[in-house]
Amino acid sequence: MSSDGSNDGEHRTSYTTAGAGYTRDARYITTRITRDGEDGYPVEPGRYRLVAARACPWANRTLIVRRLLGLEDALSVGLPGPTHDDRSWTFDLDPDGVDPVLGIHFLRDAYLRRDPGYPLGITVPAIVEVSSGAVVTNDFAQITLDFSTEWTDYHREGAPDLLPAAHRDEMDQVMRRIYTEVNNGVYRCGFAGSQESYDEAYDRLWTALDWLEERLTSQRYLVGDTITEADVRLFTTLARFDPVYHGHFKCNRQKLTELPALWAYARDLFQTPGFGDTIDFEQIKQHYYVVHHDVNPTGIVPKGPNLAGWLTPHHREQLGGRPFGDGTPPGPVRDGERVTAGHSPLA
Ligand SMILES: N[C@@H](CCC(=O)N[C@@H](CS)C(=O)NCC(=O)O)C(=O)O
Repeated sequence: MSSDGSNDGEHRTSYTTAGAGYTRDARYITTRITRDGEDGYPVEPGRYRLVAARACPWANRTLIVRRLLGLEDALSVGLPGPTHDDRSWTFDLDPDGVDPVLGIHFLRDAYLRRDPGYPLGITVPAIVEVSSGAVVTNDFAQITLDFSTEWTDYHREGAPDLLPAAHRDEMDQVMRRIYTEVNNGVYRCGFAGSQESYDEAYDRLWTALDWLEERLTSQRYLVGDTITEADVRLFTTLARFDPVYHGHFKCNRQKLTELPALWAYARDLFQTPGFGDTIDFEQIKQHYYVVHHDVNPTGIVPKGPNLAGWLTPHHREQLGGRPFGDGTPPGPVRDGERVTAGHSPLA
């Protein structure tokens, strides 16, 4: 069971069909990398490699938080390509299709190193121990929390506090609702197996988006007046909304661009260093439209939507807020970690 304690929602390959709806298989490798190493894996610079496909919203969170906190030197990153087959994500973007640090083509190999009979989905994000080549954890919700709380010795100077103690209870409530209703809510629409389950999923998603639209009309960020982990979690779904979820997953009451507060909020974050510079819209589209054969049997990837709007002024400063609190924005994206030119209005 994941650290979210939830098995609600849907998952592409690790899902189980329950009647016409879907239930996400929320069993993960929940070993933690901690300061005291109580699970056998202490925080140690250079010891681990984060594997995170840019296409995946859950993996995208880890790329954002790693960059906001400045963990690039302590934790290297491997970036599988946008698509995968029934076996595994692959490092098809790397020279010869092999991750230069792990020396593998299939991410599956790192899972099988951990457990030769690994029975579940080969998912990203995953953190792999470089020396053993074995996956340590793929517990996506815990990974970013641990970046904030266990890797503090390696945070950059000026790293923001993404889990401010004063707001933690409220954050947990907000993140919980965002997870079940929005992050998973779009999948629940897209993978619905009957009209009835789709209708229900659609209503449930839009109830939550209406709540967020209202909440973000009067406040710049989800909780408090700085960016937090809650914003990271909502942002990765919003970035995929018009390119993918609106059409491919039939979440089409409105586009993100038709929701004034949410669209301005998403642009504000997109234009904040550490958020938009992790987004590869081309990889995102490739992933969903190619991998989900049953939803899109032709595999045709749409050319649109036009993305120029992401860089237009958002005017959210008028709501106040201090994005990085007492901290500072991260510096430029590292060489070798930039989004491919032409794949985003920022790239
Ligand atoms: N958050 C996900 C875990 C991460 C995840 O689902 N990643 C997807 C990509 S967006 C994945 O790796 N799918 C490959 C597979 O399941 O085989 C979950 O709740 O199950």
